[in-house]
Amino acid sequence: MNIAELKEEIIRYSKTIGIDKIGFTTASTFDGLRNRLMIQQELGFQSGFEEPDIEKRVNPALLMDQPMSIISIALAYPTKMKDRVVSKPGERRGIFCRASWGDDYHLVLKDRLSKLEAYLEELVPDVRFTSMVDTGALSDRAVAERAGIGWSGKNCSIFTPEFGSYVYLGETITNIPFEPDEPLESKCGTCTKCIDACPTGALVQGGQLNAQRCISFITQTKGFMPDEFREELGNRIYGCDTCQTVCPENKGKDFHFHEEMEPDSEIVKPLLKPILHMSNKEFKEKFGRLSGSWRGKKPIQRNSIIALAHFKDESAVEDLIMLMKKDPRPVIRGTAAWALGKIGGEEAEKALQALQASENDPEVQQEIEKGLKMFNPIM
Ligand code: B12
Ligand code: SF4
Ligand code: SF4
Repeated sequence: MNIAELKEEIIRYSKTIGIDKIGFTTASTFDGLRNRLMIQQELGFQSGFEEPDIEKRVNPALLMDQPMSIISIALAYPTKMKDRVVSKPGERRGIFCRASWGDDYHLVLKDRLSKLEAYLEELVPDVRFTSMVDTGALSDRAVAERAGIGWSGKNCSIFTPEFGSYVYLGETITNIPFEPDEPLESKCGTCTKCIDACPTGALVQGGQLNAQRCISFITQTKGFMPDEFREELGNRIYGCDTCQTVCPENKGKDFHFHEEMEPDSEIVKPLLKPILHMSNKEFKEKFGRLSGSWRGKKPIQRNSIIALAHFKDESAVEDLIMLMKKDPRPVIRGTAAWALGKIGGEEAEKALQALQASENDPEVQQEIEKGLKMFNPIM
């Protein structure tokens, strides 16, 4: 089998193992990306979740000896739930972004990549490879763009013509010199819908994100959330889909190819109040399979408190007072204090006044003051 036939065979095989799109590119350095990453770093626009060594991010030869190509894969994920939750009046729910529906996508894509690796080994005994999904050094988007999987949108996402931007990406560096595929043209044109819809102005301009302002990032931090973002969070408890859902190129895109990716609506759109009192074990049992649980229980609980404040859910006042009295974590006590101010009412005000006297943590004290100010804005 020559290399062109091998490529055709890999493409054919990929379809039989649940890979929705596959593309090939060279293993040469990503020179444009290097510059881009340096600018992002200088501006302080990175999230801190990326590989810090820029050279590793742009040079596949630092990740594998004598690489010749990169195989990029994309798997489409659903955007609509088959089993919608029926909420009773007054029951408030949070939402996980679509990229956190179903089983953790890292596991699903790694499964597909390891099948691909095994097949490559069968066909080419001296093949070498290194695979990665999200947590690897390479930019999955830059690889996918160069491999013709999709074009890069002003919201930063890679858009496949077939499935829109609702695809996960992963790749395998190999020592086989496959013929590269051609990149695709962007379809954004003069549209700016995603930039205009971003609630925090995180998309500074087309294709440039200040990750520090992106709600997706902010839902994944562990400390106190800055006030300006609390107002914009809504009921998002993990991630943000706004710049994808407003995009005309994503209209009607909803694919259900992978059983593992089907969401359980009770899990990805969960009731908020029960989250506040969950033990670590209960959290793991309910949310442990989602990619959105990777930062642990605290950010999800903090975001749930902010979501209850967003709904001004008076039925949560007692739960929030309990957290203020008993929770050992200052971020949770302080966020609960702020939420009590937002929700308002006599009981909330009295509890804040009483706890002001007994609270020792200076940051929580500040949040109590903020909460009390909401009852008397000229204080
Ligand atoms: C750090 C990170 C984040 C950060 C920062 C995101 C960002 N836009 O940089 C935060 C936490 C905010 C985040 C959020 C999300 N993420 Co994220 N994230 C990553 C991660 C780990 C690294 C991304 C990175 O390096 N960014 C730095 C920027 C500068 O580079 P880049 O976007 O990778 O590459 C593009 C730019 O460099 C651009 N570029 C290069 N040069 C130049 C020059 C000019 C002038 C311009 C305009 C552009 C440009 O071209 C490249 C290709 O498009 C990747 C996984 C990985 N290892 O790559 C996942 C990844 C990008 N995330 C992903 C997803 C799904 C999301 C969310 C949709 C999740 C959600 N619903 O909340 C949001 C989307 C937010 C957004 N608008 O981008 C997917 C994207 C899939 C897709 N179809 O595009 C990835 C690829 C994970 C995966 N393996 O599937 N993420
Ligand atoms: S994910 Fe949300 S906050 Fe981040 S850029 Fe998109 S719309 Fe803005
Ligand atoms: S909303 Fe418009 S500008 Fe943004 S990615 Fe989609 S087509 Fe491009």
